[in-house]
Amino acid sequence: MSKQQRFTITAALPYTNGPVHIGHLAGVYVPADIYARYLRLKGKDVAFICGSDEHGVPITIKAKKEGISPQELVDRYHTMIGDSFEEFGISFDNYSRTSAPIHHETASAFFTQLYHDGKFVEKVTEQLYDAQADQFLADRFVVGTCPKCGNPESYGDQCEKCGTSHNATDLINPKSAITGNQPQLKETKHWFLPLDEYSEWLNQWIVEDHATDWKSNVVGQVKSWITDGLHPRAVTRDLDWGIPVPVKGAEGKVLYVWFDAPIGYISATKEWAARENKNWEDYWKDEDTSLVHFIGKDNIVFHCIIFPAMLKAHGDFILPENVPANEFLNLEDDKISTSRNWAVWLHEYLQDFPGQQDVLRYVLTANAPETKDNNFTWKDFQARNNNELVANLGNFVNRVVVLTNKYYGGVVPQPTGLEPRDKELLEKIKTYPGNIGGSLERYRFRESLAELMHLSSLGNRYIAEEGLEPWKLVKTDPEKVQNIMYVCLQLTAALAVLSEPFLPHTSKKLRHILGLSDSVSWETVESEKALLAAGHQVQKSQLLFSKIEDEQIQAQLDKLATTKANNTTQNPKLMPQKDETQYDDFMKMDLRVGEILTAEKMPKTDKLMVMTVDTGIDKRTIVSGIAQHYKAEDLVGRKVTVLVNLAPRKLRGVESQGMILLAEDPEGKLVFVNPDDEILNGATIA
Ligand code: B3M
Ligand code: ZN
Repeated sequence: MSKQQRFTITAALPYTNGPVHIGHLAGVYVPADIYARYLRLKGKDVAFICGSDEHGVPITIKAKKEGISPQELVDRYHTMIGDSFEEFGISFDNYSRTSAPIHHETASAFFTQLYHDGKFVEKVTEQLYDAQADQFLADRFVVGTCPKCGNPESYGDQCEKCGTSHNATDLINPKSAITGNQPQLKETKHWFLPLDEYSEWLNQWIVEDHATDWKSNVVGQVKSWITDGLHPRAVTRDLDWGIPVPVKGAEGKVLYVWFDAPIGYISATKEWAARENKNWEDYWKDEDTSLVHFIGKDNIVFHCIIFPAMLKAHGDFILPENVPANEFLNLEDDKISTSRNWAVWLHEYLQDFPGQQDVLRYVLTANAPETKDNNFTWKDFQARNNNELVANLGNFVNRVVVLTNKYYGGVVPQPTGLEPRDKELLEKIKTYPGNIGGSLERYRFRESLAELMHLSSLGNRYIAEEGLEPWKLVKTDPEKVQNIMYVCLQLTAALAVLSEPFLPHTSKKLRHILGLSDSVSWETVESEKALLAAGHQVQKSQLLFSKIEDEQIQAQLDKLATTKANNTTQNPKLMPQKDETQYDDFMKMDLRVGEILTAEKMPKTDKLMVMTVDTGIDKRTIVSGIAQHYKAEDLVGRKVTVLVNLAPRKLRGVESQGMILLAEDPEGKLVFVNPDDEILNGATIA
C-alpha cells in the first residue's frame, strides 16, 4: 500500500471527570471528525480512534469530593461522553477507555519492554509529600508558582498558563491541593524517561524537518521547550489509581497518566481491529500509514515530546505525520471553565437544540480557533444559522427541489442544449472537491468550509440571475428552464456529497431527498459523470435548516447570566453543586420525620451525641456529631429529619442506626433540618 492510503487518526482522549463542552469540540473532535470523514469519502483506509482517559489525579480528586469511587465516576462520564459524541455525529471507529483490560495489558507491556531495554533511569529522589494526608503529591495534587511564567496556580506536572510541563519539585511555594499544607520532601523510587537524550533527534524531526508543514504554533512550542532544555521525566507515580507499575519493587506505584493515556490510542486500535477482523499492526507499525494526532494546544508537549520519545524508545512504532493542535475557544469573551460552569455542554446542547447537530458543527468550524484563540457567542451562532445555513445553503437546495417537483413531478429534466454559462458552472463544480480537499489536507478547516459555502452561493447567484429566474422564465422559455434546473440539480448533488465531512446529518438527509446512490463519491463530483442523470426521480423537499428565534438565544444567554451571577455573588467557600443525580437514586433514600426522645453526650468525645429517636416505625439509637452545637437537654422533644435506611455503622463502639440531616455553613455551623409544623413521626419526606 502506498503512502497516503492508510490513516490512523487519533483525537485526544477526554478525561472522564466531567462532560464534553464546545471548547473540546472546536479544538479537537469536530476537526478530527471532518478529516476522518473526508478521507473515508476519498476511499482511504481509516482508523479513527478515541476513548476515555480514566486515570490521573483530577479523577481521584473529583471522586473523593463526591464520596464515590474513581471507577464509579469514570463509568458515569464514559457513558455520557460516548453517547453524546455518537449523537453529535463524531464518527469514531472505536471509542474505547483506558480502564479496559486490553489497555492495561498494552500499557504494561509497553512499560515492561522499555524497562528491559534499559530505556528508563531508575532513581530514588525526594518528592513532595503531604504528611497529614499521608500521600505523595503528584501532578494535580500540588499547586504552586510556575518556575517559567510565574503563574501562582500551576499544577505539579503542567502550567495551564504557559503550557510548560515540569516536575512537581520545580514549583515555587508548593501547596498540597488536598490539605493546603506546605509539603515536605520524602524519598521515593521512580522510573524516568531521559528526555534530554531525545532532544537532538526531536529537534531535527520537528523543528527542522517539519518547520513548514506543521502548524507554526506547534513547531514554535516544541522549539522553545527544546531550547529551554529537556529533562528526565518520571513516568511513574505514588498513587493508588492507575495502572500498576509492572516491575518488582514498585508496589503501590502506578504509571503516570500521560505515560498510559497515549498508549490508549494503540489499545483502542487493537480493540477495534479484533472486532473488525483487521490487523492492528498495519495501523501502528507500517511506515506507509499516516498517523495524525488531533489535540488542543495544552497537549502539545505530550504529543510532540513525551509520546514520540516513548515511541522512539520502543522502536516498533511509526511516528505522527502531523499533530494539528488548535488554540482555545472562549465563550462570550470569557475563558471556558468547568469549575465555574462557564461552558456550553454538548449533552445540554443536544437537548436544547434537538436535530440541530450540524448547526453547532458548522459554527464551531466556521469559527474554529485554528491559528489563535477564538470566541463563541450565541448571537453569532444564531446569525450564522439564519444568514448562512438557512439563507444560503438551505434556501438554494429547497428552491431547487421544490421547483423540480413543481415543474417536472420530481424528475430530473433533460437538458436541451446547454449554454456557455451553464457549461461553465458545471465545469466549476468539478473544481470544488479539489479545493475543499486541498484545504482539509492542510488542516485548514475554516477555509474548506468557506469553499463549500461558496459553492452554494454560486448556485444561488446562478438561479437568481436577472432575467434567468426559472420562476419567471418557465412560461416564456421552458426549454431554457430545463437547462437551468438540470445544472442546479447537479450542483445540489455536489453539495450533498461535499457537505458530508462538515454536516453529516444534513448530507444524509439531502442524499435521501435526491435519491443519490451511495456510489456517488468525492471522486464522482470531480469526474465527467452526471451526478443526477436526466429522468432520475427525486423526493419531495424537506427543510434542511430552520430559523433560530431570538427567544431560543435569549434562553441560552439567560442561562449563562445565571451562572455568572452565581459565580460572583455566591460565597466562594460554598461547596460547588454536586453532579446530577437520577430520580431513582434519590428515591432509594428513605427520609422520615422523627423525634428525639433522649440525648446524651458520648463520654470522652467532644462532638458525638448519642440519641434515641422515634422514627414512627421504631425507636432507635442514632449517633451524630452535634455535641458542640447543641446541649443534650435542648434536644429532647425536637422534630428532626432522619435518613432511616442508611446502613448502620459503629461510632466509638456505639451502633448508629440512621442519620439525622443537618445543614452546615462554610464556617462549620450546624443546624437541624426540621419541619416547620407539627407532623406525625414517621411521615415520609421526598
Ligand atoms: N486527557 C485531555 C486533556 O488534557 C487529555 C488527553 C489525553 S490524550 C492521550 O484535557
Ligand atoms: Zn507557566
